[in-house]
Amino acid sequence: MADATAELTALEARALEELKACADESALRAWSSRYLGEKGQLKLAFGRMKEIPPAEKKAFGQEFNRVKTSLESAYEQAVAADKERKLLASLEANPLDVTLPGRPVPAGGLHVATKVMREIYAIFADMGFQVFRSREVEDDETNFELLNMPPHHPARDMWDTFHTTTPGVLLRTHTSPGQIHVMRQFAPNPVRAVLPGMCYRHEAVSTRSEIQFEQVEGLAIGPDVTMADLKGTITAFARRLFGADRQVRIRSSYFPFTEPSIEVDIDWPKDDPNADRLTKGTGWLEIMGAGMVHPTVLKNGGYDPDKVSGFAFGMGPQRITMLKYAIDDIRQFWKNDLRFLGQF
Ligand code: FA5
Repeated sequence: MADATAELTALEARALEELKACADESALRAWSSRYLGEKGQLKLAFGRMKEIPPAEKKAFGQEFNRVKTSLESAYEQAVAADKERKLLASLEANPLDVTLPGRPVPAGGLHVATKVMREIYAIFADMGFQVFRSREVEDDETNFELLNMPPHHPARDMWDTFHTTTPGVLLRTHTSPGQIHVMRQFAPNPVRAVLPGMCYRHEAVSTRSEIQFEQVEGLAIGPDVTMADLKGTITAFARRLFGADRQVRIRSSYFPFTEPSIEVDIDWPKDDPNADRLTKGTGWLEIMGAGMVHPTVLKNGGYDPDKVSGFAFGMGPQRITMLKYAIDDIRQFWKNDLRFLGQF
């Protein structure tokens, strides 16, 4: 029996000697199958277990395990050393300049519309307005009726509407129906909120008008809110966004849900060659409609018009962005042309 154990030890010495002579990967693989493989010498040696008397089986088994572990770990080390050798050789053959700058990864960025929206929120947040999200799919009642426009009211002609196949359900034409949602949530308490979001109109698309565009509605309700508060808020907003020297023009107007109603224009840079086309020769571009909330709308929202008053406005951030960056075509916003988007 001592023979069988001694043979194992001799096998180990022979195998390690041969391993040292393996110069490349294929020699290493051949060595592995010769010694460690299914039909390798180690397996063969193990086959002799049955010849060994029971009292010596344990010592043989222990020696077998030791030799097996020793050969396996020597093989792993030899493979790792071979890899290292190859890597060094390849680095020497093709030197790598680790000081070269890396390839630039194109960085994404926020859409210019998102950036301007965030600027608008920040300005109104400073004035105590909270952001209130409201739905884009509305019912006729909230988009029109509760805003003082019963069916067949001629003012509905101002908002050419996309209707869904469900009667009375439509894509909102403006953010004003959100006023009703805000009021019903906060009445009878005072509230100051801005309501951003997409609006949809069946319009002729042009350089200034899209069928899908954003609006930011504003609403402030409380005791003694006046037209002076509205004018002050709008002027403070315009000066923060466009700079102290930009001109703000306020004209009287008409909306069924405000009384009195106004429209607000901003002057377009006179040295811009597109000024005439965009402002239809006037030098002014309209950015919002506004007014004092109509008593009927206050009532529909759950307020008592004898106790509180309020102002509301609705602006188009795309038009505002056009003014801020002298963009000459509103269709650029949703085209996803990187040459346009990359400029902001
Ligand atoms: C309204 O939508 C009213 N709801 C605004 C309002 C709110 C008045 C609260 C009173 C009180 P108007 O249709 O004028 O009003 O649209 C408001 C702004 O949205 C416009 O000044 C313009 O900046 C923008 N806008 C309107 N139509 C388009 C369009 N097709 N494409 C891009 N922007 C538009």
